Amino acid sequence: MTSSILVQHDGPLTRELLLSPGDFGLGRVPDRVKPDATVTSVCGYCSTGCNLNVHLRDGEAVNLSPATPYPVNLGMACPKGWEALSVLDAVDRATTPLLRGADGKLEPVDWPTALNTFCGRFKQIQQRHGTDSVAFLSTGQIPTEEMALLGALAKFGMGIRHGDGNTRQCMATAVVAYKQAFGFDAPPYTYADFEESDVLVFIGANPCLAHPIMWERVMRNPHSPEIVVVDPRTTETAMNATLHLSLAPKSDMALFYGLARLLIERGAVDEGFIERHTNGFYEFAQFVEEYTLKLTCELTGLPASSIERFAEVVADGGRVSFWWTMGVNQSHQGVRTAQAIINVALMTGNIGRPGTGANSITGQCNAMGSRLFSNTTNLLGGHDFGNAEHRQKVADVLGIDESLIPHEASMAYPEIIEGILRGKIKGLWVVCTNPLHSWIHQNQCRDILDRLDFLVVQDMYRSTETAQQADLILSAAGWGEKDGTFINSERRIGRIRKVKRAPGQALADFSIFRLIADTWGCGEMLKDWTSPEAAFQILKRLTAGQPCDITGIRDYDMLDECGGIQWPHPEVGTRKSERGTGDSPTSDFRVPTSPERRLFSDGRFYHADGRAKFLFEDPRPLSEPPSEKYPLILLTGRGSASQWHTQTRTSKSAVLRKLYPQAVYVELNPSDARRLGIAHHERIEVTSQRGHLTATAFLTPTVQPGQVFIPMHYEEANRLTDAVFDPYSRQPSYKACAVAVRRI
Ligand SMILES: Nc1nc2c(c(=O)[nH]1)N[C@H]1C(S)=C(S)[C@@H](COP(=O)(O)OP(=O)(O)OC[C@H]3O[C@@H](n4cnc5c(=O)[nH]c(N)nc54)[C@H](O)[C@@H]3O)O[C@H]1N2
Ligand SMILES: Nc1nc2c(c(=O)[nH]1)N[C@H]1C(S)=C(S)[C@@H](COP(=O)(O)OP(=O)(O)OC[C@H]3O[C@@H](n4cnc5c(=O)[nH]c(N)nc54)[C@H](O)[C@@H]3O)O[C@H]1N2
Ligand code: SF4
Ligand SMILES: [Mo]
Repeated sequence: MTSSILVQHDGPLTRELLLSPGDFGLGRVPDRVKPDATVTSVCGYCSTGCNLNVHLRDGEAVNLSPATPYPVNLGMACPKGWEALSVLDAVDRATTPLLRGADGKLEPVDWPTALNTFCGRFKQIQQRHGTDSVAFLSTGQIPTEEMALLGALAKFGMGIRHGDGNTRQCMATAVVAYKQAFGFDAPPYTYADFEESDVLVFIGANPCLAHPIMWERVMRNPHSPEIVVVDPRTTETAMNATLHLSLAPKSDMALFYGLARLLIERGAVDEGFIERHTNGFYEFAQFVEEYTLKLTCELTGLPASSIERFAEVVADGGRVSFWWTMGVNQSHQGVRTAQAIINVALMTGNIGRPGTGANSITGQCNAMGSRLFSNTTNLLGGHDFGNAEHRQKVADVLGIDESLIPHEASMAYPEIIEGILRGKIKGLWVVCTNPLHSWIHQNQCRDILDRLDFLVVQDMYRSTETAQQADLILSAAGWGEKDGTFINSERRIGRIRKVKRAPGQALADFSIFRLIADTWGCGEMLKDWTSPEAAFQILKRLTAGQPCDITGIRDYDMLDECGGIQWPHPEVGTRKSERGTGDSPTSDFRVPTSPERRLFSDGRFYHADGRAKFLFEDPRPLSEPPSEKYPLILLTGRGSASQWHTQTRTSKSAVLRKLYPQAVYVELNPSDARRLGIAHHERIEVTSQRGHLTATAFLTPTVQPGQVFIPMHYEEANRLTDAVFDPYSRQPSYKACAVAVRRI
C-alpha cells in the first residue's frame, strides 16, 4: 500500500506527495521474512554497534535478544539494548507535528500545514536576512542515509551553508587529531584488538559503563593484560585496572610527553618504524626533553613511581593499544592531547598490528557515519569542500551543478550559536539532538536560542527541553521504526530495520526530508534518493577512491550476510558489464577476507607521502583554575550504563529507571565534605560563575579531594559548565570548570 498526503505548495498549487509503503502503515517486513520470524538490527544507542535479534509477531516487534554470530557483541547486550523497544511507546511521543499558535501554545497540526510553515518561514527569513540566516544542527544518531539526505537537501537544495552536528560535542577533537596526524579521519582498530593486546591503556574513557560490550571484549582477553586507566576519578573501569593514574584534570598532555621522554631514555622506540613511516620524530624528541620526571610529576600530580611503572609497562609490554574517549576529546587542548597519545603509539610502532593502535572510541551509534556523510565539516564521503576536484566528483555522482556546492566547510556549532547571538542567524532547524540540555553554558544557550525568529525541532518526543522551546516540532520516527545503516566505532557498517509502526503520524526522518525537499521545490534534484537503500547506493558511489571506499558492498543484504562490513571495502576488478564475460554476478562484491580488519598494516598513512606526523605543542593552563571563591574542579560525564545522554529515551523504560538515581546528585570526596560540614545524602548547592543547582551530596572516595563529579544526564549539569573550546576542533571543554559547594 502506498500512502499519500496532500500538500499546499506555493499558494494555490496542490501537490500530492508519495510516501514509501509502510510510512504510516504496519512495520515493513522484508518480503522473504515470515510475519512471525526474527530479523536483526544494530542497536541505536552507543557506538559499540551490537546486533540485536528482533522477534516479530504479525510483522511487529514483540521482543528482542542479542545476536550471537555477529562479530561485535557475540551474543551480549547491555541494559539499554535489551530495553530498546520499550522506550518507543511513551506518552510524550510527538505523534503529529506541533505548531506554536498565537496563544503561545504548541498545538497539533497536519503534515501539509507543518511543511508549508517550515518552508514558508525559512524562505521568508532567507529573503529578509540572506540565505546564511538559516542553519541546522544535526546528530550522530540517525542512519547514514538520513544524515546524508539532510546534508544534501540543506546545503545543495535549500542554500543553507551552515550546519553542524552534536558530534562537535563529542568527536570533533578525534577527527582533527587523526586528519592532521594520519591525513584522514580514520580510527584504525577492530574490536579483536581488545582481546589481542598485552597492554590496554584507557585515557579519559570509562567503557565499563559507557561502552559495556566493548568492555566485555576486554574481559575476554586471554593474555592477562595489563590495564592502565588514566582518569582523575576512580571509575568502574579504573577499579578493574592493574595501574590507575589518577592525574590532575587536563594534565594528560604533560603525562604523555613525560612518558615519551622516558621511553626515549630507555631506548624503547621502534626506530625502523619511525624512519620508514613517520615525519617529525626528531623535533618531537627534542621537544619532550623538557618533560623530566620531576616536571611531569609536578604537572600531573602523580607520584614518580606510577609514571615510571607506566613507562615500564608500555616499553616491555608487547602489543600495546591506547584507547581514548571524552576525557581527552572534551578539553581546551583536546587535539594536541589526542596527538600526544598518537605520538606514543607511533614511536613505539604500536599501530597496524593486532592488539595495538591509537584508538579513539566513538560515542553515538552513528558518530562515524556523521563524520563521513553529514555534509557539514566534510563534503559527502569524507571529501573536502575546499577542493575543486572533490566538488566536481560529488556533483557528478549526485547529478547536480558543481556551483551548488559551497567552497568552504560550515561554521562549527559554537560559531552557529554565536551567529544567533549576533543576530546573523535567525532560523534554526534542530534534528535529533537536544542542545537545551546538552550544550555547554546552558543559561547563555537558552537566552541565545530565545532570540531566534523560528526554531524547528525534529524529534521523537515533544517533551525535550529544546522541543518545548520550538516554534514547530516535526514528529519523527525513531530507532526500530525505520530502515538504514549505522557505522560503529571500528568502522563497521551495519543495518537497522523497521520492526515497528511509528506512532500516529510520526515519520522517518528520511521521509520528512523528502517531503521538505518537495515542498521547498528542490525535490527534482533529489529524485534518486527514493529510499534509504537507494540512498545507500548513491553514498557508495561517493566513496569511490576514498580511504572510506565502500563500493565493494553490494547492498543491504550483503551487510546481513557478512555480519556488517568495515570500511574500506572497495570493489575489485572491473564491472561484469565491462568485462562482458559470464562471471557470477556477485564476483565484484567479494566477501571481506576477514570479519575483523584494522588499518595501516602496511605502515602507509593517508598523507601524500604516506607518512604519519608527530604533532605537539606546549600545554596550556586550565581555562578556569580553582579560585578562592570557586575552589573545586567540576568533572562531568556518564553516570550509569542505563542512562543515555539527556534521557529522552532511557527515562521511558521502567526497567532502566530503576537502575539509576532519578534526581541530580553530586559526587564529593569525604574529606571535602567534612571540611564543608556536608553529610551523605544532604542537600547542597553547587555554584559556578555561570549558574547554580541544588542536588543531593553523594560522598565517595572515587573523586579526588578538590574535585566533584556530576553526570551529564541531568539537565542541571550544564548550567555550571563554561563555554571554552579546543582551538583546532572547536569541541567544548565540558569536563573542567571551577565551582563552589555549600550546604543548604
Ligand atoms: N550509558 C551510556 N553510555 C554512553 C553514553 C551515555 O550517555 N550513556 N554516551 C555515549 C557517548 S555519545 C559518548 S561520547 C561516550 C562517552 O564515553 P566516555 O568518554 O567513556 O564517558 P565520560 O564519562 O563522558 O568520560 C570519561 C571519563 O573522562 C574522565 N575525565 C574527565 N576529565 C579528564 C581529564 O582531564 N583527563 C582524563 N584522562 N580523564 C578525564 C571522567 O572522569 C570520565 O570518567 O559514551 C557513549 N556511551
Ligand atoms: N556536561 C556535559 N555535557 C555533555 C557531555 C558531557 O560529557 N558533559 N557530553 C556531550 C556528548 S559526548 C554528546 S554526544 C552530547 C549528546 O547530546 P544530545 O545529542 O543533545 O543528547 P540526546 O539525548 O542523545 O539527544 C538526542 C535527541 O534526539 C532524539 N531522537 C532520538 N532518535 C531520533 C531519531 O531517530 N530521529 C529524530 N529526529 N530524533 C531522535 C531524542 O529524543 C533526543 O531528544 O552531549 C554532550 N553534552
Ligand atoms: S553496548 Fe551500546 S550498542 Fe551494545 S547494547 Fe549497549 S547501548 Fe547498545
Ligand atoms: Mo558523545
